[in-house]
Amino acid sequence: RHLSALPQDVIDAENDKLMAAHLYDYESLRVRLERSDVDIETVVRRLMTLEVGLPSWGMISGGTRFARFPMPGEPNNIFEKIEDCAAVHQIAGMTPRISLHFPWDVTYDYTEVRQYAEAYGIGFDAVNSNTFQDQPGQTLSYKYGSLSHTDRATRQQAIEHNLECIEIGQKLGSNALTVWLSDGTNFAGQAQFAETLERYLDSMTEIYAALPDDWRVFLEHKLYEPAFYSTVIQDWGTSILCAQQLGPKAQCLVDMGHHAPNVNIEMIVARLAQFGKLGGFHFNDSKYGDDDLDAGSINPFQLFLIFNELVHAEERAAKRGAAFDPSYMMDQSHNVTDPMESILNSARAIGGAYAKALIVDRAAMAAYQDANDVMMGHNCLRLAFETDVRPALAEARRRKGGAIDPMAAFRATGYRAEKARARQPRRAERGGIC
Ligand code: LRH
Ligand code: MN
Ligand code: MN
Repeated sequence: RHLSALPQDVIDAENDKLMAAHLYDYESLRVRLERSDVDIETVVRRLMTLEVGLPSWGMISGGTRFARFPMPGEPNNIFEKIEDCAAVHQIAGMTPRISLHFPWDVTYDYTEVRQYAEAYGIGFDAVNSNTFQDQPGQTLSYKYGSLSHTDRATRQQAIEHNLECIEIGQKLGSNALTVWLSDGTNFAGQAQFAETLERYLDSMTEIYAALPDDWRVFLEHKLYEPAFYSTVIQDWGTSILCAQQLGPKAQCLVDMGHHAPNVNIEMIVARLAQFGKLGGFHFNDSKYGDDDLDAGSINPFQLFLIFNELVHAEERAAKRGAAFDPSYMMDQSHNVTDPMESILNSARAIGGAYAKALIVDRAAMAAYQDANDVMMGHNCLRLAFETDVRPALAEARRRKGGAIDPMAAFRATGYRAEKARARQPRRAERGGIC
């Protein structure tokens, strides 16, 4: 048994209040799905296997380059972030890991951090390197790049930072490194595209060579920001080319906000999966750019279509006896909401998109596709998307000891108010993303 971050009796009491209505709703959905030959039990069991990592940097109030408005009771250090992660996991039952970012999460004793997390039943997701900022006391600057810098010594410094992240990750029991590279240019003529990418690949080859046997490295592409004319790993094309050149442990990571407007992200997912290069996700949502809004809050249909591809890819891989194991994470910035509440809502959106993808009648859809019945093929997706799957999700949470109504249960625990009394208030730093 693990330590509980939240009083379990409060969650149970909240569930008791909702149980009769929940059973009624669950039975209605069961009957509704049975009509389409979908077994709700199978859906619930698969939902119970869904795991999404939480970003350590998303556990505190985010900010823009203009301001950050911290809220009372937010975590001040890695231990408090782990505690919040455990609390979210207790309610949502699908966020068992935290993803650390270095040097933001640098601490003196990783064994202590690991033991603390283990006591709460929390593990460690991919470790993230950071060569997009200069740290106090850093010898060489990343102003003009890091792993792709023209200066060999600066590249070496960035390589060593990534090697250190792998070492820390090993101490924590993590098994992946995510490299998001902000290197790029603001002006045409500032750098040569080809040579820059060559230097990046040389650096990554050294990092790749240091990966333990059971590790993966995720290449996270991003179209723009902070560089506004060109980015070295700007899209999934460059990302997959590099992953293919580096080797089987290198895969692509899709952050949903890192694409040009209107890009068909679900299709990128299908392509990467087909070629064994889909490493994982940073779930979030956006209206304009890399907005890092809550998953499913702007375009839930897109999230569903992504899960539709994931379920299809999972089933294709199963038929071939191949592994399909993308690593799911959130990467969100919570500027005006309680981060824990935003994460609870995002977990619901992600789980809901998965549930809807699981109830798509794939045999019927394939038949319509073969017959070129466009409208009916499309309607197979529409029907699943329009189905209210919340009772199946609630049941999956409940069976794991979580909450039928996550937000009501979280508020009933009074967790944040208690932390506001117990934790040091954070400074209202100006700017920055974390
Ligand atoms: C870059 C990014 C990347 C970073 C995180 C803080 O925009 O998505 O994943 O590590 O934000
Ligand atoms: Mn990201
Ligand atoms: Mn981002």
